[in-house]
Amino acid sequence: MPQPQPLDAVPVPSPEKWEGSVRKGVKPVPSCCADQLVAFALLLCALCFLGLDAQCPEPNTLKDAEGKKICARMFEDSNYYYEQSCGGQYIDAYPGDDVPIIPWSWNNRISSLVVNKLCSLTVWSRIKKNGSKRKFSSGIVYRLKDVQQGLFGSWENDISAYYCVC
Ligand SMILES: [Ca+2]
Repeated sequence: MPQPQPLDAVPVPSPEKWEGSVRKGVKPVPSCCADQLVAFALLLCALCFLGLDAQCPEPNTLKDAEGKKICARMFEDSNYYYEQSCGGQYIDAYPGDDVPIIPWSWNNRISSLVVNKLCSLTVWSRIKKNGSKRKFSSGIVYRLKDVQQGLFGSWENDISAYYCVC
């Protein structure tokens, strides 16, 4: 066993050396992990900011990257903190979009949505406009989980067709 050394005298070893010392049964000196801890904390922070970034847009600000008006924007994720809803990827519906069969990758995936001012979004729970139907007028739906469908169901991950009009 090596003699204990003052913390500031211990060089910061590379990860390989650190693993090596573990294999030899030497108790790791806390200061050796500082770099990894900082990196880990930064990563966590980045992740938490990504989460916080998610925020439902105001209905009257819905535009695509080219400034074209969007009828409704539908998001992959929602959150029980409303200010963190509308996360993940999204799919845009333009005024007049009539989509009886949602793209496969979006089927039963939408968890929150925003409908533009003076627009309305009608959705169905099955493709080809089958199953349950629901019309959303302008506004923010933070959690489709909170929107009842039938007696016990909700609209969480259940949209398979839509029609948007302004
Ligand atoms: Ca979802």
